[in-house]
Amino acid sequence: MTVTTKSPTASAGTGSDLTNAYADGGGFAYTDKKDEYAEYYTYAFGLASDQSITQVRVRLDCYQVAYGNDKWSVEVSNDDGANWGTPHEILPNPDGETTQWLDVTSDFTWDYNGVNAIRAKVTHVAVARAEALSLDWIPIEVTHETITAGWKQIQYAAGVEAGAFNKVAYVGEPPTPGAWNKIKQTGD
Ligand SMILES: [Ca+2]
Repeated sequence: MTVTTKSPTASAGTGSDLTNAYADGGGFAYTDKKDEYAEYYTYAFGLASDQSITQVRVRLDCYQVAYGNDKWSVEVSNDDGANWGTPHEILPNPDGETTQWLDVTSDFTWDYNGVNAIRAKVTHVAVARAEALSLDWIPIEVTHETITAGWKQIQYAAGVEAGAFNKVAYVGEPPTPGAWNKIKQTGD
């Protein structure tokens, strides 16, 4: 298993000072209006095709004003923003900056392509009146492993098998990418 953490290097949105969330320390990005959002991308993981994805987590170092109870709705994309996963709400700590981890492993059936095209988006959810939500850093952490020789990673068609990738052994010629192949399943 390898754990790789990358920071965004590009952003867009309606929040303020978005580039301040590229690095730990050095200022904050913030949103202070309902529905303001900040989208972060170009994490540039550059994973190779032999990498199987075990876990994907977004880290948010954030806080809000002391009396606030606003939230961020956090979504991730695995295709450079064309589609977004399940919205997750987090409550930035009103008593100072803390690190919050958001596990988005179940949002998609991740593969190396999805990680290489990952984006994260935070949208301001105002509970009463909109308060300032501050974001120091929004890196993404991916746990991955190299698919060993003789093992191939396949994705079952939707409706056939819920869940993540399955390890299968093949007999004879290696599977043809993009086609249905006869396989022999040997375990989980
Ligand atoms: Ca920062």
